[in-house]
Amino acid sequence: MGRLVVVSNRIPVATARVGATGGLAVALADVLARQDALWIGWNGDVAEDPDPPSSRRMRRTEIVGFGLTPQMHAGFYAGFSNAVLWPLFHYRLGLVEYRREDYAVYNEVNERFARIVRERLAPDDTLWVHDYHLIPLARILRRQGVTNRIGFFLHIPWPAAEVFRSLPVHRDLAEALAHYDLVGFQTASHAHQFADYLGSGEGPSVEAFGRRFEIGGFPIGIDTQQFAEMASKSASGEAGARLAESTGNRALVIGVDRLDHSKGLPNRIAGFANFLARNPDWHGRVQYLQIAPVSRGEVANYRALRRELDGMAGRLNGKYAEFDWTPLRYINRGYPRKALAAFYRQARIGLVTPLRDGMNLVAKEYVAAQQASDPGVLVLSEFAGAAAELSGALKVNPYDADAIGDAIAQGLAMPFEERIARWKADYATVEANTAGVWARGYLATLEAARGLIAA
Ligand code: ADQ
Repeated sequence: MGRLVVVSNRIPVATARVGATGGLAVALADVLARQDALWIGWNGDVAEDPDPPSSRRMRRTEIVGFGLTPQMHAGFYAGFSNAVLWPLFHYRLGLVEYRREDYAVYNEVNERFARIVRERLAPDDTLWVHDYHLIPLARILRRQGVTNRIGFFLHIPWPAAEVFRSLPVHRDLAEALAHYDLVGFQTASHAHQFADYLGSGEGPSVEAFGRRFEIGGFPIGIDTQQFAEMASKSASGEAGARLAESTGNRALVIGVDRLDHSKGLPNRIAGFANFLARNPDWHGRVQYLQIAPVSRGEVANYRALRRELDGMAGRLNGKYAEFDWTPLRYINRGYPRKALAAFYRQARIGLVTPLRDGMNLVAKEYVAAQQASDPGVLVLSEFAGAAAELSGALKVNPYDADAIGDAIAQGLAMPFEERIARWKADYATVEANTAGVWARGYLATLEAARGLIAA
């Protein structure tokens, strides 16, 4: 059997830095434990004379990392990936800053990834390419004669066809995707939207740009049992105990997100303010903890978002705080997963209200962390991929501050039996569809995909 070759923008970090790129490594842990693998990606280094590829081992996986020049970083990472594809695929067209030169650099950096992959590729290896930074990779490899099976998985949403068409290079990018054997999305609905753009029927097998390939929805999960155990064990750990002590008998509401435009943080704070304005009886009895570590701090409009949130948090507390009560604790740093698990478990409400999200694993972690005998309530945006699976959550439109306010009030007042029934349904889903199930399911489908070039 050949190796699994994973290609992603970032390789896993050697030291477990909090809240950074650990996500994919956790999701792939199960398949990486079962076979020999190679993982190729950027190591985070940016320099005029960047690190050449170098390799280290993580159990059965060889990890090859390399650096980027400041020009590459600006055009490929900060530019086309995060100032065009990210906002566009999350329906934030006003934040898109398209420059033709950035798209050229995006393709050049993909060529560099392709060179590093090819130098190490064996004929029976299976390639699994992750996320929007690397859409052109298969096309480059195919042009160089690579015939290996190549799969792609998009971690962020695929937008409605008309939104995607607003990208000047939409056709070229869609054509690039046709060079994969399998293009996987987080939900069936994202796959439908891609098929709708292609005008190629519903899939799983589609024909476009003279090629035949497969598409499908593969909802990513977490290691549910491990997360549940971690939550239970760390509940009485130092961080959990300190949070419990400082919260007292106030009902805890929690939000945990990277500080990102897609997460709907201003709308969420507005929703909480709305709840306070309409529920004076809860003043002094509720505590909202929002953990939002800064991400992509080098991008100008992320700095603007941070300023906006600083202002909102300050105004909310200025308006409602008492000498012995601060309604919102707003924190710009990350915490170890263990601490987060303990925090989720204490929270009566998990607030997960992104404006758009591919999946949103915080929603699943919140469900996994609950105590079976006294679970909290998940308030979930209808525009997170997770909404398709988590039928027990209270669904909200994140653009509607009244709806967020209502859902917080409803969650806090929810009768015990209803809380149990809703949580049980969601826990069963999260327990059945773990990260391991996701990765194995995707790879089995890739294995079966024919990937024949249409005549
Ligand atoms: P993200 O946008 O990063 O991921 P999410 O799915 O919520 O969003 O995953 C974040 C992960 O980082 C979670 O495991 C969470 O616990 C952790 N994390 C978040 N804030 C943290 C903090 N303050 N401290 C420590 N850890 C923190 C992208 C897509 C999602 C998709 C995932 C996986 O945007 O839609 O679900 O990839 O495919």
